[in-house]
Amino acid sequence: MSDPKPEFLPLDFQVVGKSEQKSRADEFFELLNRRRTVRDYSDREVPIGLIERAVATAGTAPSGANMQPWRFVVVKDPEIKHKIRAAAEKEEYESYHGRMSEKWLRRLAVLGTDENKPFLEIAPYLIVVFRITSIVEDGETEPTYYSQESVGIAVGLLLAALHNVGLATLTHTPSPMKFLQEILGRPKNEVPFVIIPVGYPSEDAMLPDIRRKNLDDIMEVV
Ligand code: IYR
Repeated sequence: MSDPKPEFLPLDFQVVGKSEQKSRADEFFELLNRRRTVRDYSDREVPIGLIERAVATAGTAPSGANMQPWRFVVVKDPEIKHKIRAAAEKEEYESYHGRMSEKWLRRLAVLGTDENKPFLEIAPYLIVVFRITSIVEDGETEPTYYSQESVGIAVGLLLAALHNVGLATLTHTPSPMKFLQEILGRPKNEVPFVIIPVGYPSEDAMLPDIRRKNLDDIMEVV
């Protein structure tokens, strides 16, 4: 079979003036700098349209060979959320009581996390992100390329999109996460990547007192 020929279209590039570049840079930083990982949720409803738009935004991420190796399963059914919570808490119990190293547990101590995950039932939506590891085309299996990086970027855009509309999120990774494949009936080539509870914080939501690194500590110009 011959290779497909490249076909090109002109780029529709929006030029941003200098002073607007500066103000947009500041505004975007300030917006995203207000994002915090939230673990205390209210059950206040969220319009599904906002979730759809955010997932569509995540789907604009670049991906290896443009294979878009992601699947976003949006869970709102209380029974499914209950199953996910029960399975996650079972794994988390094992993790907190023997599977995680002392060093790891010390790192988590400041976050105040433990095996209890009520947010998995309270948050109105859980977005379960799967990474597609391979596809079948013309009866042949082919891996996806750079799928970890691609899905990681898509999740970053998803968190930003949800934050932009005033919704709180948590990147939750119970380990191992295989139970998600079973509960949500996903095929073997879809590997769980992260669970993202989405909703509004509870009235009394609390946050760990942790800080972001300074620019000097994360960036070097050479
Ligand atoms: N998955 C566990 C533990 C945990 C691990 C990391 I790395 C965190 O940044 C936070 C928690 C949990 O969700 O509690």
